[in-house]
Amino acid sequence: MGRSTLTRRLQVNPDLRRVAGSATHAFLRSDPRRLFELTADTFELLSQLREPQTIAELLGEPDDATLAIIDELVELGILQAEGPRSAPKPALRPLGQRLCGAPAWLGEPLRAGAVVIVGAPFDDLTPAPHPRGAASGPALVRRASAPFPLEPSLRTGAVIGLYDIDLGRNLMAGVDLVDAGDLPPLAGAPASDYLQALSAELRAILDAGARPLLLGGDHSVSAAAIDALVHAQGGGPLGILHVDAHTDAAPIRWPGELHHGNVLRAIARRPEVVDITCVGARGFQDIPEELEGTPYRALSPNILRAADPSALAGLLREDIPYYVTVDIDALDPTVAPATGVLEPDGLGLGELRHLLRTMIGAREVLAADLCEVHGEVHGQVHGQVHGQGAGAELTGKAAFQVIVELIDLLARPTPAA
Ligand SMILES: [Mn+2]
Repeated sequence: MGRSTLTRRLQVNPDLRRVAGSATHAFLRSDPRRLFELTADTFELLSQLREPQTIAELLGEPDDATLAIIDELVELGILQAEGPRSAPKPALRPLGQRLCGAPAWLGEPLRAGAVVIVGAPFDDLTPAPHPRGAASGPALVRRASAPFPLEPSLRTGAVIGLYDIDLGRNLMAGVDLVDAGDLPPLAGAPASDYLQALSAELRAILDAGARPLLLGGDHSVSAAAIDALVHAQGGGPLGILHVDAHTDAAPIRWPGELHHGNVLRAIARRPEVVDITCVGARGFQDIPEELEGTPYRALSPNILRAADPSALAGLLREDIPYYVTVDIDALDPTVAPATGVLEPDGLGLGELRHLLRTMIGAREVLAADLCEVHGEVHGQVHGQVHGQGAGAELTGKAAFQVIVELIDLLARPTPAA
């Protein structure tokens, strides 16, 4: 840049809004997480660039210090080259109803080790004949969490957590939980744009040393999370624990045609993913062919029930971090009927939670998701058996228990390397 800046027609990014100011400084925001503080002089300069013009027209021959400031404004996206307005991007929207009443995230720096909830109300990649409805998942899970606000201990100020009768201890004790809200898709925009924006949001959380917990959404959102993790790790090896009634390895009929039923195929293509274990798959299933030497195992509920618990505890690698993705349909349909593709003979809720704890053990979990929670029970049979409202409420409660388990796993201190 430098002197070439003089002849470009520049204008203030039209997405920026002034949010506050003082006699000496102004504050501008483009989305909830980017706040710019500008001196009054710089703000005065910007106010002259609401309409595009060149710096030479505006200032003649500015000194190098002024040019450096202008270059920086361009780099930060505050000033941009004249042209068609860049396509709008999905942006995180803070919500009134937050998981367990956790604080919202408005762009302040995240503390390392914080667990950050991100809702992805997205089901554009649920192809027919499967019913859509996973976009309602984040709201359903947050609603189910409402009776369980996280209270701080009067003595220490740390979160007390929720007492679990089976474990005889409080889950989520001491957790630093933040709810970043939802990333709503933009109507009519390509699904790939959405997944890219989701990946960027998750990447920002990971780069801060925090751990995202993604509320899907259909299962395609896991691809965005893996993308974020791979980049945040600089390509380091990663294992996947995939809890699901299905192997999600349906054929990809068209190159690049990702959907919720083949997401594991897309994930298996990543060279950074070096270990995949699928838990809960049953019935008749495709196995991903993309693995080429990557250890892969699919363990049905029958196999899991027959397995020696110590064998399960030793199954995952101990030298790599894991991503845990849970499709709610891993649970038996009597436990979680509000999902898209029901499969009989599934896992019990206690069984699934116990499996997660056993298999993860002391291993590091960098991020996780829960997908395919629908806002309603599809189909007549379940509608009559449970009633639409009751079936969704039951599913929400089951999903919330899984979320608490995942938060507890994510909140553990990083094991010493
Ligand atoms: Mn799935």
